[in-house]
Amino acid sequence: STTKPPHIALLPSAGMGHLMPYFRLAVMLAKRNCVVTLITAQPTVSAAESDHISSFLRHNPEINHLELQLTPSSQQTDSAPVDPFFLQFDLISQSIHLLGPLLSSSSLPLSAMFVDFGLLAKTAPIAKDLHLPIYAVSTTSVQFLSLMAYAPVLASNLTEFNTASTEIKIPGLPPMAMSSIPPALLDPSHIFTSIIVTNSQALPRAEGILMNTFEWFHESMLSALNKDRVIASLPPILPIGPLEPYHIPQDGDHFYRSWLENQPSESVVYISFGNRTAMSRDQVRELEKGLEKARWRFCWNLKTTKVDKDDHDDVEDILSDIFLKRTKNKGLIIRGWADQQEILAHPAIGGFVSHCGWNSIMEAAWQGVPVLAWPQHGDQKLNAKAVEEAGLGLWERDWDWGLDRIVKGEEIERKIVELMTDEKLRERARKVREEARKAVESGGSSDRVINNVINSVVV
Ligand code: BUP
Repeated sequence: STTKPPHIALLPSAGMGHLMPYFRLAVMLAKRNCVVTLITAQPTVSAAESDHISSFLRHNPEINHLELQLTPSSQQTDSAPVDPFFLQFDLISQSIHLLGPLLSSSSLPLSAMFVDFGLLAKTAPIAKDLHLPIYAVSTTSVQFLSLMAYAPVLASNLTEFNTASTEIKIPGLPPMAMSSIPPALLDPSHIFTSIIVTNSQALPRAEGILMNTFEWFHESMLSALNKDRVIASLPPILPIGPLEPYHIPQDGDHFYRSWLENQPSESVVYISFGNRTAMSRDQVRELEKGLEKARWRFCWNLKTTKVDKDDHDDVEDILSDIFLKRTKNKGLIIRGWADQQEILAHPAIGGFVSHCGWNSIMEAAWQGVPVLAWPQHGDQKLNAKAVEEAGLGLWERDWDWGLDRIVKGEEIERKIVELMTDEKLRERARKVREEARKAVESGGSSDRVINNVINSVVV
């Protein structure tokens, strides 16, 4: 054939949760003969982001790279401190005028742009000028996406929602408990809300919304949104996941690998709240109690700050001596970055206590690891709901947003035991894994969706 391979520009936004899926997407597109240009904003917020970008590019030389240089923020945050990852969204938006010239500097003409949902409003006009189709990439669950799509309506009716409602009803979708809505979304002046509202309003400008999920996992929601079109302004939702973990070459021997090798099959619970949950010391204390009492082996990816560069404490500064002594032979504490996809793939792992970042959930689905959902903020409660609905895990709704209430050691113990011993759940998680793999294999639902997208951008 004489058709040229499509050239796709990928533009992620801030945070590992927003970057990881782009690495996977880039590899997936390159495998399907697309030319891929990854655009990253410099400087990044976290060390994890800059480390991963350089290592990814080093090991995937076929992926082109362009850097969007950010100008330092003039915004001073003298009132409440703003989440540095949200600020980065803003910074990228402010520097977006550099994107057009940057893209024109690329030697090969582009066929399409795939941009993070949070950057859609600013990039849609650029795509239009360049006569390129634009796709939004959403890094969350379909549940949360639908809430974001509805946010403009929500924002204009806030008083009504604030006062009496216990749930939000998006016509045609199951009601969402008010307690699952991130509190920031009820504050129209919050940066989180303005990012969401602005970009939701731009969604009709996208050809579609690429999502790291699969038809089977979200069947009824997808059918309501795509077939019944219950939110009329939404372009098609395109489930193309689970985005397959790409091979991360290992430099040297990681201590957690050899530790896992020595644990019996399905005997270890993996605990991670992602890269940017600063769990309170009181909650850490209770988690220690719960882990010790539950008596299962554990591998705890311990983070105590929002940005990894600020995490200077040693394990001994955070965890108690007694806990460390008593669990020495049963538990492994990880500080710093660990390759989570590799850990979840290990046969020793039998359960995953997770904050429900969406990438983590799709990784658990890919490996068939049962999840104990412990959402901390943002989209995570609605993600937890999706986990529960798909049967991939348990969710204790009483464990409210991280800082509002300290969850007691006994409660944690009980749930961990349930997670590790519920055979029905384990069976169901295996089924999820099977369906996840079916979706991406040749002719599977996600495979067909991505092929259609690629074919449609070939001119
Ligand atoms: Br922490 C950590 N290793 O040590 P989510 C995370 N990850 O591979 P959210 C590691 O980062 P944030 C680590 O596997 C996932 O792909 C993890 O994305 C990987 O979380 C990604 O799960 C994190 O969507 O981001 O809340 O979006 O971790 O920054 O809180």
